[in-house]
Amino acid sequence: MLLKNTAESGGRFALPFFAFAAALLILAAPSRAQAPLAYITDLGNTITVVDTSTNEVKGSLDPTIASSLMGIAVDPGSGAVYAVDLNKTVHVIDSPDDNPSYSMIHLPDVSPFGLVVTPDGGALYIANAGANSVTVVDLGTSAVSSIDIGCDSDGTNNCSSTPSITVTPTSSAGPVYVYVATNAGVAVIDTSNNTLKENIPVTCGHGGACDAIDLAASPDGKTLFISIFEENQVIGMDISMQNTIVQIAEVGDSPEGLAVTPDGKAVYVTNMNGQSVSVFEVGSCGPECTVSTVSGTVVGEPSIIALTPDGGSAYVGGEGPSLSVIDTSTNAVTATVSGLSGEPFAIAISDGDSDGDGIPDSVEGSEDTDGDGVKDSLDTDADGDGVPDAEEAGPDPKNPVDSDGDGIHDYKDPTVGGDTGGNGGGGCTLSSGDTTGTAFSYLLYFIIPAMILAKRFYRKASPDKAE
Ligand SMILES: [Ca+2]
Ligand SMILES: [Ca+2]
Ligand SMILES: [Ca+2]
Ligand SMILES: [Ca+2]
Repeated sequence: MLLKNTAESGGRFALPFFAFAAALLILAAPSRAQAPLAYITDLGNTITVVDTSTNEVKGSLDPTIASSLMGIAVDPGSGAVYAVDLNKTVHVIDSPDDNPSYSMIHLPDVSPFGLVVTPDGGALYIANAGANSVTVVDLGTSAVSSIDIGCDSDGTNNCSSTPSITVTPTSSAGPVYVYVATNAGVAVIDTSNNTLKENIPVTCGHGGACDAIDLAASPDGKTLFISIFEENQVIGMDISMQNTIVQIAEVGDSPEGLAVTPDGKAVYVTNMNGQSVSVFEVGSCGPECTVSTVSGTVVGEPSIIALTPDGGSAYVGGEGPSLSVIDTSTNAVTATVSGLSGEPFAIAISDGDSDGDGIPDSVEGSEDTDGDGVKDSLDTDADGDGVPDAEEAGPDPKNPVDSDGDGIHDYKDPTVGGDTGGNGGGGCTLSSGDTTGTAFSYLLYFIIPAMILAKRFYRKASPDKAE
């Protein structure tokens, strides 16, 4: 009847009616589940894409005239992929999953090696191999500039031929620092004015300068972890306490890649010659850490490592065209990804929404709040109170509601909503304006572009620089 009447009244009512119906449909439609994707370079001309929900190669990205792709990063907000190559080019790939579009930004006469994207997605910082500089690309204007990082080729603070780079995970409101490894320590760049803030020397047991191989920052931005290949150690430096070493982990033989879990509780380390992956709980360090070894067989010469945004899995690359997958809840190797297009050089993993409830994996995490055996990032009712996460999260699922202000989002808070007590409010909760959870969810984003680079790969890329 309604349709008939509407039609009879001509177009005047038909359009608003269908617009209203369409709006209802859009509101009712569930979000599309999207598993995080791993993007892997291998010094070739393409980027392999791995679906982390199936651990299978999903396809590849093929940037225009790319040559020996090396460092790679993903903007967790937009999902854009950035990779540098030997042509002194940054390849930009927008909407890489469903409709990739490729563009390029040319760099000055340098050897780009590793790169990071800032937490706000506004800029790239590129560490140049064996050079005294970091290149900055303003992604809004594509303007390119350079920062002197105070190392030199023959002096006391040598430039690294394999400079790893990381950015402090911190909210967009706080200061953002970029750290670059040198052969004698770490250069610190203040991104607010793009200047060298300081060079932090790292001294080894023999009293001399230490070659920092890989760097990773804790989610709160307070601690910088550094792998020391020659000492079989990972050190944790408290940035706020004048770079005091507050953690020392005696790990396996020849540590390279580092990854910190998004909750900041654990650090994973690949041991190249040790053929193993070490893990330590940050809470065990005082300053010596209790270190254990991941069980199962990892790829040969494990070098690179990255975590999924929920922290539930670690992907490890080394020898050969495959990756080992570690379940971080059991610290065991549980799968192998095979069929990469080459030996992995660097890996970056995008954020996702694995259960399609609108809340990003990086916000949900990999704990199992209701203990039903399904981790929160895959559980559409994380607290098991009968009210779906999508409802309890509120209007902005990236910043879920915490109506009682205890720091636990409603969808994880069994005392809020549903039939398990509390205010019993169901889905119509209103935020009291608590921002703790919001800040924390931002923090989680910054782990994602974890990009780990291995010395031995650079030898392959630039034989003339081999030691
Ligand atoms: Ca989700
Ligand atoms: Ca669960
Ligand atoms: Ca619930
Ligand atoms: Ca709460």
